[in-house]
Amino acid sequence: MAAFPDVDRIKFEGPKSTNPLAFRVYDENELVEGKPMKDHLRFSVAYWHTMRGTGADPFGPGTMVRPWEGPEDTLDNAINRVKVAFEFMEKLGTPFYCFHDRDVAPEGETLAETNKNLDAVVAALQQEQERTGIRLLWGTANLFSNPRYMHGAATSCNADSFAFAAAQVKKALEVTKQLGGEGYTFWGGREGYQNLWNTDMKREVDHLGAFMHMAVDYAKEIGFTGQFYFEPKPKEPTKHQYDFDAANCINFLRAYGLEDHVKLNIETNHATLAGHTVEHELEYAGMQGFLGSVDANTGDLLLGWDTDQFPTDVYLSTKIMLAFLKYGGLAPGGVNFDAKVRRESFEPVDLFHAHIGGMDTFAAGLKVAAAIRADGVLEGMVKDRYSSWDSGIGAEIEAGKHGFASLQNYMLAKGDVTPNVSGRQELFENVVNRYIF
Ligand code: XLS
Ligand code: NI
Ligand code: NI
Repeated sequence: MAAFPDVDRIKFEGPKSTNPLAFRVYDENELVEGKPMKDHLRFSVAYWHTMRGTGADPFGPGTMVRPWEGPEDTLDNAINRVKVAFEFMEKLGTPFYCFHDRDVAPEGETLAETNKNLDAVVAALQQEQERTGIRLLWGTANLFSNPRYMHGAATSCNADSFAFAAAQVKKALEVTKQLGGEGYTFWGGREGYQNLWNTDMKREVDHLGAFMHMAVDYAKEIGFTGQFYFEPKPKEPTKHQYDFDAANCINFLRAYGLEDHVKLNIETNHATLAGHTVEHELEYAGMQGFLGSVDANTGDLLLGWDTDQFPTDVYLSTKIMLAFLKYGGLAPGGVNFDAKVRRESFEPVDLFHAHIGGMDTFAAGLKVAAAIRADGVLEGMVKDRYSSWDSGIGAEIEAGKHGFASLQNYMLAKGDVTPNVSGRQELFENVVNRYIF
């Protein structure tokens, strides 16, 4: 029986459509910069939120009405849920999904039983992937929910927690490979600390470096060639996460010799929690060659936590798509909706509204970004702003022809700097708006 009997395949109906179950902008085959939108955006559904989100918050239990869920988290239920997930994605038309090991299959009494459960669900996932052509963007392991990880996983003071996490990631890599996953993500989870009095920070971070090397080595051993990602997040659940932001993660990867193996998966709401914007994080990762994938969501600036709302702001999606177009596109990454419907939006159909809105917002952002690039006006204005570096002393400095002494001589002879010109921030902002309204 269909889980969403009242919803057909979501179609593109164009900007005039008022059908809540249609795309107004996302036309998967429309060419942008010579490539279908579908291949630019590589949309992905996050299994953990969409299939497992209950709506629970610290103040009360879940609210979601999900008729396909049984009263218990059984293996049968998990296998049946796979069919629901694929019906949802097929109707929505998203080419990818992402999951944590523990979202798709229940934990057993022992590690062996847990792995057996996972294998059974993975067989169902594989079957549905083959039936629909929907693929796995990335897999990951949940190293934060089980109480054994209360002190962290790779950074735990308890060596056995590290060992258990290693066993878990080993298995997660195997199933990710089995499902043809195009990537594997490390999000820190509880890798961080609350209080330095009881923490040996150096030892913990060294362990995290060693753990990621083990993952890279094991991937090589089993022939998993997908892209590894590290996902920055500054807080939640710990006060000091070791994967604070893009700059911090890149420093960690370089310090531990992981820079050739791991890129970043940037999440909008995590960027804002770090006191950055997502465009800052993307540009920082991009300029250093670490731009990987994006967890598309948005926070609420009036609430200080990871609210994981669906993105609806075209300025935001424009900035994200500009960064990706600039640095060569999203593949093998994608636009993964690491976002959840609000606790008050409890009906199954709300899952469609949420994703349709997100997909249209990103399709619009892609079109605006492509228009900005096609015109070249903005790029030209930035280039102009730096024109003092294109000839004369600027070009000589960039070519490495100067040091402090020669620059002192230059300035002594010249007297003072060529007058500054306006930064024209407001004009730049207005120019961007030309492509939006
Ligand atoms: C949590 C993270 C998580 C990762 C995957 O805040 O965003 O969902 O994307 O573990
Ligand atoms: Ni995320
Ligand atoms: Ni998050």
